[in-house]
Amino acid sequence: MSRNAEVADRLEEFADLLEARDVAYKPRAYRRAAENVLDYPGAIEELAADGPEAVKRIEGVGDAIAAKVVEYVETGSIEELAELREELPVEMEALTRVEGVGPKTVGTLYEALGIRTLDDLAAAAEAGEIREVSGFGEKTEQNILANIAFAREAAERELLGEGRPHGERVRSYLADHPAVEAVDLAGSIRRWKPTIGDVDVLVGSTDGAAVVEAFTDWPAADSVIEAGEQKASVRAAGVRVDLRVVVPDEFGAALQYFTGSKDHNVTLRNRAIERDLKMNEYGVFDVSGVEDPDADQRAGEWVAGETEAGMYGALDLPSIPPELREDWGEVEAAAAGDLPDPVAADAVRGDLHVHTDWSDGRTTLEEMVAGAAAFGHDYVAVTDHATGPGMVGGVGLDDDRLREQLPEVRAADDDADIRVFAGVEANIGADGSVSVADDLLADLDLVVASPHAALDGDGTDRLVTAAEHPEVDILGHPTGRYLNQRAGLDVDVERLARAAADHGTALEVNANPARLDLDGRAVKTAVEAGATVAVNTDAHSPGRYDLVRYGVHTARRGWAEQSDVLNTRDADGVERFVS
Ligand code: DGT
Ligand code: CA
Ligand code: CA
Ligand code: ZN
Repeated sequence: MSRNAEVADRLEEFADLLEARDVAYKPRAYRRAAENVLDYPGAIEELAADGPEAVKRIEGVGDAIAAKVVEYVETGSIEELAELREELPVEMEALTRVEGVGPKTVGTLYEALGIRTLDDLAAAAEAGEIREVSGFGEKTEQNILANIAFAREAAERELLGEGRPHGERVRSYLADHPAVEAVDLAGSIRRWKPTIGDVDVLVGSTDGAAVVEAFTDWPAADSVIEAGEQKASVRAAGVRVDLRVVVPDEFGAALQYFTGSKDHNVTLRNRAIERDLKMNEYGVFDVSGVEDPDADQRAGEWVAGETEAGMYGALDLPSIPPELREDWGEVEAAAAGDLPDPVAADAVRGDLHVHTDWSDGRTTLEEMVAGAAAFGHDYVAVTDHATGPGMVGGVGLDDDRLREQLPEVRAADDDADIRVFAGVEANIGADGSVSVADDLLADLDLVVASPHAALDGDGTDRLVTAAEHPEVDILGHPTGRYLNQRAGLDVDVERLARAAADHGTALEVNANPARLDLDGRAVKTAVEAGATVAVNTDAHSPGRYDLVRYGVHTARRGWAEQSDVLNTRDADGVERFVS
């Protein structure tokens, strides 16, 4: 984790603990500061080295917070935070993962019932103790019981967006080591699964001891979980990182094996057996005529193992992209020559869902447009929030404000070298209605409509209704899920996709790593049903345009090809689709 992210985490923790104690205003200030520190493009430790005045250059950071940032960078801890933790010794992160349980609830339940952990919470709910606490009722208690399993599962898995940067850092760190001949990520992180159990790293080397030593010395590693001759595990910023070292001749075999998924590998192994071959983490071996092929892992005649492509080739298959290895029919498709040509990582040409400080974005319209241009996009759609269900605290713009914004967007388009589409992110009501007047929607270039409230139960009818709205161009984050926090709407994706295709509405793959919505499975169903998808970041600051890669790899997991993705088209192509 960068120091910026670390400091931001501490400030968030401050906010949680203050909120739990019902302190007014301060929690908001800490959260705002945390976000700005996270977004700050430079290294926070360099600012801190110049003292609190320098840290105050970050927006939203005043004297008190600046002093704490300096204290943290200098000493590795913050005294006041340690005191707050001592007063409220709870597993805040785990507890607040239960939907409907915020820091304030955690504070109250600790005071009333001494609840510190998820287990405590479950036990109290089952015993009917929570409904007795003032301000809580039977409904809250049932809600907690219903959501605790989801929270438990979430506690064990990390977001891809959190793990991936660590994985990439450890990969380049190891790549620089002289004993390392080959290195790659494996496991779910290489398949770009939305959440990961751990980060798997594979190295090809003849000197396992040297590689293990370098790995356990990795500066980002907080602790060493275990270290052997050929493998080791460390923890870095709360994420487990697993290293395996194999000889370079077997690197391809190991990479194939440890990338998984398990089900994909089972299907491949069965195909190998049909061909009198044996496939494992050491290679592919011809075992025809071998009496006991299982006597030795390397029994039989060596066929492949040095490269991953060779492993697939030995089974008469083309290489299958890691994102597709979920046993969703990819082996059969590969055998039949029907593998898709998944959309390339750099194929997206513009972002069709971004926010500015007109709503809850963090920078101006001009900065968001300049950011899109600097990122290399050909176009961007400004889609600030409209008022409506789910928009609290005056975040959304009413129709008058949207009318005021329109000429500003037109002016930004005139000034910029890239195309700027005037849009909105409207809210989809529980009945499928769209929260902006039709004549205004018609005057805008592009309309994203997204569900932001009532995010449980079946959402198919509601989403189909919105997709059929003549002015709606894109359904934003269709299920409304928040990874590890909220499961979102149940959706019959096939039905939705057919309606979307019939009405020329695209379905979003929201690239925010906390969403990845639609997910890969849904994308696969959607494109098979003929729908078009749009990969958007939903960026609230220019620093977030680069999150698009999480969306593209999610689209690849869903077998989407370039022609399935709206914003791989040029600006005119997008304009034709939305008009
Ligand atoms: P995760 O970490 O839970 O997100 O999921 P994976 O897929 O990364 O699983 P992990 O880390 O347990 O193991 C990495 C890969 O190694 C996995 O995708 C397939 C392979 N693998 C691990 N254990 C087994 C096993 O018992 N049988 C088979 N066939 N493959 C395994
Ligand atoms: Ca893994
Ligand atoms: Ca692992
Ligand atoms: Zn948005």
